[in-house]
Amino acid sequence: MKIKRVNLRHLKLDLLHPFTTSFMTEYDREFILVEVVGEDGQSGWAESVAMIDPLYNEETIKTNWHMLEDYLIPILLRTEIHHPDELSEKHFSHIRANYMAKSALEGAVWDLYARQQNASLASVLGGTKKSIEVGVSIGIKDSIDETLDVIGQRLSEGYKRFKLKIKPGWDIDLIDRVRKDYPEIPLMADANSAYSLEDMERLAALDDYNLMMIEQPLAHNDIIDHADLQARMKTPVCLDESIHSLEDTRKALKLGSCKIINIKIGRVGGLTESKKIHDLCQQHEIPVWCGGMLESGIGRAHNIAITSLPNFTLPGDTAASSLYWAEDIIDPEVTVEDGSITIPDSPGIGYAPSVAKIDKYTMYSKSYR
Ligand code: OSB
Ligand code: MG
Repeated sequence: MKIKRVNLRHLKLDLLHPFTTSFMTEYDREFILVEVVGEDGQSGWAESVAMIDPLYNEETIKTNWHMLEDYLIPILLRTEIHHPDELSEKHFSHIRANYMAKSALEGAVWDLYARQQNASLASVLGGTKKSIEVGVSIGIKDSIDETLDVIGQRLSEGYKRFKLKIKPGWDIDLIDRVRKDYPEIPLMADANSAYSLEDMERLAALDDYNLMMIEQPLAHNDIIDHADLQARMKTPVCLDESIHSLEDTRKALKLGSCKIINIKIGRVGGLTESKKIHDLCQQHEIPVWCGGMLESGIGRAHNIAITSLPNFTLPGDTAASSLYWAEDIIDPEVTVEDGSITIPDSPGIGYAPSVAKIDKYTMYSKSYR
């Protein structure tokens, strides 16, 4: 396959509710939407999950645009490929890091590839499930009562797992109150690197609450201290920020740094690498789940497709479009029924990007050929 044109668009969507983590509050989401056009005139779509500021990882919308415009798109436009795996394995591999930029372009090629095979993205990735169970990520709120209300609401909507964002001072009391009201719900906490080994006792105190896991308690670039922590905690540690590749995964498993991995397609450089991490974890009987980055429907559709692989045994963060946006940019929107999403079987990502809605939210765009 050959790509004859690439369109980059910078979009902005307002979040229905602000989302607060240990490191930021988001009120809207600006992101790059990538469209690749094949010689047959068909398009493939994906989004970059890089944010405006380098707070989750070092990438930003501007660094992604630069990498796409000056390196990755020129390579893609002059290269004939037979399978999307060749991008990360051969054509992009000499370029260091810049995972989210690579993932955005690779993802659009994957969508186009699936459409050209007249197959769903889930099926060309080797997905086996017909539907996936999903959970929800609940940001830091002004009060514990407010958090309890949101949990009650999401529970009534059928979500299968509840992830609470924590930070020092918004942790034990919160989890304690939630467990009093909801002793049985599948509950977990995500610290986004807000703790250090000095907080070992505070973290170990969470062992009393039957949490499914604690996600990324320690530094964003650490797998050594997490191994110490996991040895001292019964609650499974799940890594998010620290895992960028199959190699990181191999090393984290070797060290015992975690018992669960959150796979985010963008954080690991794309669908091909995600599938490899999935396969390695499966061999080691390490369950995985798909994380979220407040994606629009296009990124959400990619998350749904990868979650159809069999070792995604834990509910992920891919909630319904309507929890984030007044209007999503795909038709139909992503809907959740009784905590599950049906994997679409139409070609490609299986949701139609709405060019009219995309145009409405586009701040800037540029074409490359
Ligand atoms: O750590 O998983 C995270 C959002 C932005 C950055 C990092 C994270 C998150 C979420 C939200 O938890 C997941 C979602 O609802 O998309
Ligand atoms: Mg996380």
